Amino acid sequence: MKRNVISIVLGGGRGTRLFPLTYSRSKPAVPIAGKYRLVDIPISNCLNSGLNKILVLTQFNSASLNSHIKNSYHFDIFSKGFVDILAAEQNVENDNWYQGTADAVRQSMKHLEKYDYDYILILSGDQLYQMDFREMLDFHIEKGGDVTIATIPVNAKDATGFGILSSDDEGNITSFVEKPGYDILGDLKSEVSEENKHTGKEYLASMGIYIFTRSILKKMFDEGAGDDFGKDIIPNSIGKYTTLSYQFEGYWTDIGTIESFYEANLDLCQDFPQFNLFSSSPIYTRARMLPPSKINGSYVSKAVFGDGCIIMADKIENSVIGNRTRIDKGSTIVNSYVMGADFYQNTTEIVLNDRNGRPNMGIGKYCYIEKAILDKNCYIGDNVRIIGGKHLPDGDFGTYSVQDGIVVVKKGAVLAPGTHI
Ligand code: ADQ
Repeated sequence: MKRNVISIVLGGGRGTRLFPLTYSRSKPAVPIAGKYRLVDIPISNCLNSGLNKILVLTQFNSASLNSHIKNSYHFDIFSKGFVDILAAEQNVENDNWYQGTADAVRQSMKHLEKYDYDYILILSGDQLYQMDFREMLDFHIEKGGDVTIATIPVNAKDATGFGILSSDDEGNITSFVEKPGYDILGDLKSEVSEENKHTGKEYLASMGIYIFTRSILKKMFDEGAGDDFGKDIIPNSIGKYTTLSYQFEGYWTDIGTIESFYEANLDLCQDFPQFNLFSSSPIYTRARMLPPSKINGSYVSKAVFGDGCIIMADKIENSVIGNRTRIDKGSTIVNSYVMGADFYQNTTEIVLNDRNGRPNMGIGKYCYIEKAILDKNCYIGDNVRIIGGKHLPDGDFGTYSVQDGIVVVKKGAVLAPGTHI
């Protein structure tokens, strides 16, 4: 089957629900799983599906995203593959930034004209899943779809945060409501498998993953179908174009909030995580040529380590420890994601800081850290205690914030020795 596809990763949302992680970087550039960035997930899914023409659309804080893409994805000149960034731009016809997900694609269409493609695959930049897009493409082509949406059964609590749809036996979507209120949820239940019924997953949600036949998307844009896929384009295409539901069976999670981001990362520490990093379909990322991690005298259980860490902690449990993390002796890390560092301090600086009682980059001596996310390049002094949990009020407290009981220490924050949170 001829699959001539261009893939677009939507990376332009402000990502406010992920603040403070998205304060100085775009959402796709947020580090996950100790050594990757969010954008590596959709890009790797594309590459593992044999799709190598990829554009990432962005508009906020794109510097770190630019540098990650430039340093990570290189293709030999014969493959004709690329991963490029298209940043929102003002021009003589348009002085607005992207007004929504569909507007982002619409404004990018002029850059796509030079490419040869029949289908356009649209992906979100903030989801964790492994999916072979070839199967979805074959479904779209075999069923003669104009638009195909990847869908997954969800429970009532999650349903209000997604586009919820119904389809007939052939997979034709018959209704679609973007983020329905609880009051109308009852009418939106779908026929699902016994297993899904048993777990309360009776609503079919859009995964925000779309395939459009090239000419149809152009036609929709010419007709002025709206600025957002979920709110405008998809509801408008039902009944007018062949709009199909492709039901996905694997693990998929939207990591748009601090809580879902935290849970998705910590789930990687389980014996059998829902997202399998150890599969034959690799997650690609920047090759940093870091040394192996060095662990000395620590009790470690259910932990995932990035590269180049120097660990002397007492105990690390149920935690993700990112690249270049340094944890000093006597410290305990539980149920936490420590993102690590972008560089190493030199030894003279470390000795001088030690002598003057100033924290070094990483986690100092005799600290206790539980239920926290430590963004990159933090300086945590000796004897710091961070204990997240529902007892803490949500809010922004300067060097850190709290959301749903999870303490997020901001990028580059300095916590003085003895700080208690
Ligand atoms: P949401 O996740 O709420 O719902 P949205 O916040 O619009 O959708 O983000 C989708 C993706 O587009 C994200 O990766 C985001 O960063 C990016 N994005 C958002 N605004 C953008 C803009 N102006 N320019 C460029 N990129 C932008 C969507 C669908 C739902 C579906 C869920 C599944 O609307 O129907 O159920 O995804 O997660």
